[in-house]
Amino acid sequence: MATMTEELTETAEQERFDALIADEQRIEPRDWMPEKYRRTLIRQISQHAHSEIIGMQPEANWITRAPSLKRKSILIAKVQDEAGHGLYLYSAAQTLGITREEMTDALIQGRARYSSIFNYHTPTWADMGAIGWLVDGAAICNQVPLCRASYGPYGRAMVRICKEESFHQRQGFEILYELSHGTPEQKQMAQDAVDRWYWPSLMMFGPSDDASPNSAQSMAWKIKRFSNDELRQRFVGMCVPQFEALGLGCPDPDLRYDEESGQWIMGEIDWAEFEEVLAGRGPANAERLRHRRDAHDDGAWVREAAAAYAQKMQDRRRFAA
Ligand code: FAQ
Repeated sequence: MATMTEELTETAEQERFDALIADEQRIEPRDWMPEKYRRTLIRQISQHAHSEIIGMQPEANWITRAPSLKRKSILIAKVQDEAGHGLYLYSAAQTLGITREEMTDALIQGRARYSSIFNYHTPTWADMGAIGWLVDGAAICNQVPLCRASYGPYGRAMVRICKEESFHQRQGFEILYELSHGTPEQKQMAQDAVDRWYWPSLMMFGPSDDASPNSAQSMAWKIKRFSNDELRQRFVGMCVPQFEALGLGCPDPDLRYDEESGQWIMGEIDWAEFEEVLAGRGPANAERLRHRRDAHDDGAWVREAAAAYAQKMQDRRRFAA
């Protein structure tokens, strides 16, 4: 049981934490923080890291089949960037007292979430364009506000990630632009990819606000700055002129402009599909996890070799001292 002195200290710490948040200051790893704040950050940052790592798979699928050497090297660079994002984010989560092994175990044992979007297949080259344009586009829309997240290591990781995501979004748009201005078959392939990725990319923003249990508290702690629906709405508004520039149609037949609010109002999202994917029953859930598990097993010798080398270096320094 906490003593009275401990309780008083905790109240003072809580007050200091609240003041830092109210004053738009950053919380750093050395600072006291409420246990729920710490757990929320571990949840969100680790889910985000897992998304980047699993998110390498749908695109890696096309590295060997990219239509030119230039396209291949750009795609390799993009997939490597996603690995880097995963690593920054795992490092940010580690500052909160969880180990990389614990996070990896949770992912490969199927206990951790990662973004629903990566549970869809990529059957054509145009999917690389649709992922870059829509998926990275949605990621930027969601993540730019996270650069101001109250937890320092997360916000700082997001600054760099967002810069790279902007390049990803542009390369996806450019792939689709070339296809949509190519042969009728290429244009059709681009339209088909956009038709398949549009709705899942809207689901990336999470459940609607009235079904989002974490939003209110995360916004009060200034981890999230906008609600899921606000960001989704912003994204739809950004997509409309880009559909026009691409010469492609938006697959939402109910999309309409509302003069009064000055916003594009979208049709109903298929939340049943979202729930299915979250429950592990999306088109590629099992395959994604199996692949990640196999990659982890195949990489065991690399981890062992790295640990042995680190130990050798440490011993050498100790004996030299
Ligand atoms: N998929 O109460 P909320 C990328 C879960 S990175 C799966 O609204 P919250 C880069 C949620 O975790 C994409 N699960 O939760 C790239 C929670 O579960 P829990 C990843 C979802 O946290 C591009 C429950 O539902 N980005 O794309 C999803 O306040 C191309 C209730 O939801 C991030 O992670 C979903 N879509 O808001 C890589 C951004 N949505 O733990 C490769 C950071 C919700 O309570 C190629 N994260 N859930 O059981 C966030 O901004 C937030 O965590 C949200 C969810 C907005 C995703």
